[in-house]
Amino acid sequence: MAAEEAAVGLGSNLGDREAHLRAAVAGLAGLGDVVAVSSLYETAPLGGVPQAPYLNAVAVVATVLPARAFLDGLLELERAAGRERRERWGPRTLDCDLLLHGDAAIDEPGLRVPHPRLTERRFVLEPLVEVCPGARLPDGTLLHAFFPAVADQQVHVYAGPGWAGPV
Ligand code: A4P
Ligand code: MG
Repeated sequence: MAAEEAAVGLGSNLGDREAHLRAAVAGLAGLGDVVAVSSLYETAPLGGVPQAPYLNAVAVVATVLPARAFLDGLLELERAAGRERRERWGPRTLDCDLLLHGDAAIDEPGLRVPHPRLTERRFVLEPLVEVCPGARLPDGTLLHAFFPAVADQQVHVYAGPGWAGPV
């Protein structure tokens, strides 16, 4: 089976944020070949209750796993980070979102790809376009096209590429 490139959004705003994200990148190696990791961004929380700033990054994994099995692997990484689900969009040790899986478009119970809020969030778009400048939605729209709409959201580079070790 041919490998697809899966883009994974990583976020943390509880505990040792950077350590949670490093552990997540290490764990992604169990789901395929990690081919790129973006810079680490510090970002203002979007939605939900008032909460601390996030660290966010995007990793690209070449994987033979279908989207459902890949997402199960991500949820396992969240559990390993001690994530408790208390409220939607609440603070979390680790959030792993499947942003893109090749050019798949999937809308099933418990699995939506592309991630439904991908295009509304600078904390996802900025690191994703950093590592995949030509990234597109399955309908062909360049993700770059969504930048103007999210320009007012606050993000800044917290650590450059290499923060998670060599890929
Ligand atoms: N699910 C279905 N499709 C997917 C997918 N493509 N990727 C299901 C990930 N999960 C997917 O997610 C709920 C369920 O969605 C999962 O069990 C999975 O089966 P969740 O992680 O339990 O819930 P959540 O994360 O609290 O809600 P949601 O809607 O996923 O939140 P988001 O969209 O992940 O946003 N602000 C900043 N600055 N940075 C952040 O990282 N993150 C959030 C959470 C809010 N604000 C933020 C950040
Ligand atoms: Mg999530």
